[in-house]
Amino acid sequence: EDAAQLARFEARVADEERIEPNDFMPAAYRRTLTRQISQHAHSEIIGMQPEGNWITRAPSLRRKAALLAKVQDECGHGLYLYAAAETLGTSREELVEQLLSGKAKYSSIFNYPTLTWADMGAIGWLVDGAAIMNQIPLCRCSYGPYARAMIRVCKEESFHQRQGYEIMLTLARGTAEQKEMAQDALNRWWWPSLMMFGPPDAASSHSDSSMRWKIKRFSNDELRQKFVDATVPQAHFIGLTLPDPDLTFDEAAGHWRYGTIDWEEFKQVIAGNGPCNRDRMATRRKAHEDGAWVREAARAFAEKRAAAKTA
Ligand code: FAQ
Repeated sequence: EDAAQLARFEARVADEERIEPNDFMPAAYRRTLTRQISQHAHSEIIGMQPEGNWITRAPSLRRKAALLAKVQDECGHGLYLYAAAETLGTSREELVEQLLSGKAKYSSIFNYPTLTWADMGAIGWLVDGAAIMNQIPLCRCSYGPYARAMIRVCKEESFHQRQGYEIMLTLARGTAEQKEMAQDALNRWWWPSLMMFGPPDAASSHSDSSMRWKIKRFSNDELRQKFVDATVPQAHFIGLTLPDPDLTFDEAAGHWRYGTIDWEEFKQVIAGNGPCNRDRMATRRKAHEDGAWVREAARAFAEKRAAAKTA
């Protein structure tokens, strides 16, 4: 990497130009993007499991159709994110291997169990709500393929968020038991949703370089605050209470101030010790092994076609 190339790259990023796969980029930029995009892809793929578990138990045909569509969207997001990551030069096989070996992370949020139907509401509302807050700025990420993938992903996440909120609204306006179920789901998903935004800024190892390279446009704490500010009034609107006794509105600043996040829990979850980590990975490994014949058949077909062309 010579100094002139580096300076030209930095200038292009500063000018809001998109960096494309064949353009020069510093090795560290390529590395952090491969890391972030592939971990994002892994999150979408592992993220199908908590809701996938409820498809057969959806309470009506309408709810089932919406949930099925949402889980299929997550699979699609995973696939185009893998494709975006591959443009940086690491193969799909290698990226998947990094997930299966435990070398690559996926979002902490998908290591929590889905205990009742209300969890489908809480996930759509909170988890997809947090995902949108984080992903809208990624539509302006300096790396072209990632930014373009995010535009479509965000449109679909917006539908996911609405379907979740509508489930919560319906339950909250239902019988006392249904309302209690919605409240219980909110109580369990609230804090883990705040953890999705990553460690506090002071502990975020990648933030400085990612902000400078315009991969990230807002810090972890900034996005977390935006999410809290947007979500608290939505909870109040449907008559639910947030499980945070320290939550207060700071009139002067115009922000909801929240209590202390349990970062020890976050650390444990990303270290593999969350309530469902082992189960999620075992399910993923089995799905991968069960799909071996598809990869083999695709390879055999590709070889046959190549042979026919040369013949
Ligand atoms: N879980 O220095 P930072 C979805 C790791 S949404 C696990 O702050 P960075 C949609 C981080 O990787 C969820 N690990 O890192 C959906 C790094 O470790 P590393 C996926 C976390 O990258 C909804 C270390 O901590 N969304 O899937 C987490 O600058 C419903 C230090 O952290 C994305 O991936 C965490 N929560 O900022 C699907 C969005 N937070 O890599 C199904 C794209 C941090 O050195 C159902 N990603 N870590 O080993 C990002 O925006 C960023 O990567 C952050 C982290 C903001 C997540």
